[in-house]
Amino acid sequence: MEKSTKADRIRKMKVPSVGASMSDRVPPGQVLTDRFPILHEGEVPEYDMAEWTLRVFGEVEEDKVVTYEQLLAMPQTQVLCDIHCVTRWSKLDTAWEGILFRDFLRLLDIKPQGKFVMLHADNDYETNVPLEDLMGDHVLLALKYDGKPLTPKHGWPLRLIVPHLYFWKSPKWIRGVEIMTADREGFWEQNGFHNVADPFQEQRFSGEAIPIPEDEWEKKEFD
Ligand SMILES: Nc1nc2c(c(=O)[nH]1)N[C@H]1C(S)=C(S)[C@@H](COP(=O)(O)O)O[C@H]1N2
Ligand SMILES: [Mo]
Repeated sequence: MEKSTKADRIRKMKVPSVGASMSDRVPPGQVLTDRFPILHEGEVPEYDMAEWTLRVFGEVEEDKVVTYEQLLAMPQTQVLCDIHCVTRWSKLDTAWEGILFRDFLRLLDIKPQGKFVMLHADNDYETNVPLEDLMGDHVLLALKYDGKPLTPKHGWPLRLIVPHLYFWKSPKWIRGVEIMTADREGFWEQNGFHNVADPFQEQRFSGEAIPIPEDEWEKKEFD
């Protein structure tokens, strides 16, 4: 019997098309929502902030361990951006505040061969992004959403926002930044999703797909 995969089901879904006027904002095959769906693997982690750290390691001259207080003391930037999940929801004008990733990188001495980044998050979540993709104006180590500290379900205390890629590349509960010489696949990238993940190119899938219903997000929690 042929197995119906998440990839197949998402491919076959009927998708209401957004007006042409919105096509520069809303990638093909996406549905707008005002809600903020909550999607992740595993439990929402709990932290003792006295113990919490963000580790930077790999192709850097010196490893770094950054505390939450140090992050709060860094220059804060506000970013207004649209977010796009591969399960077909998009949300416009989301407002984040935190440290621009390229400002954060100034703390580091990245070796010339460091070209790719693995983002390590709880619980055992990983996602990979080329270093160059993290240098843009909208890539933020976010501490706040909508003027308030992130909620635990949306990634408190720290989340990376990479809005120009599908939202699985925006890890909640980020704990580590690993600079790498060569690319390596993260969790979803190893499980059937595209390595690059540009929503405007509809780079959703690679090979293997995952059995999760296509209307997953509508049935999940949201706020
Ligand atoms: N640590 C962690 N980050 C994660 C995930 C996860 O499972 N664990 N899921 C990703 C996926 S698939 C999506 S769509 C978004 C959902 O973020 P939200 O719950 O704030 O909407 O988080 C991303 N970041
Ligand atoms: Mo997702």
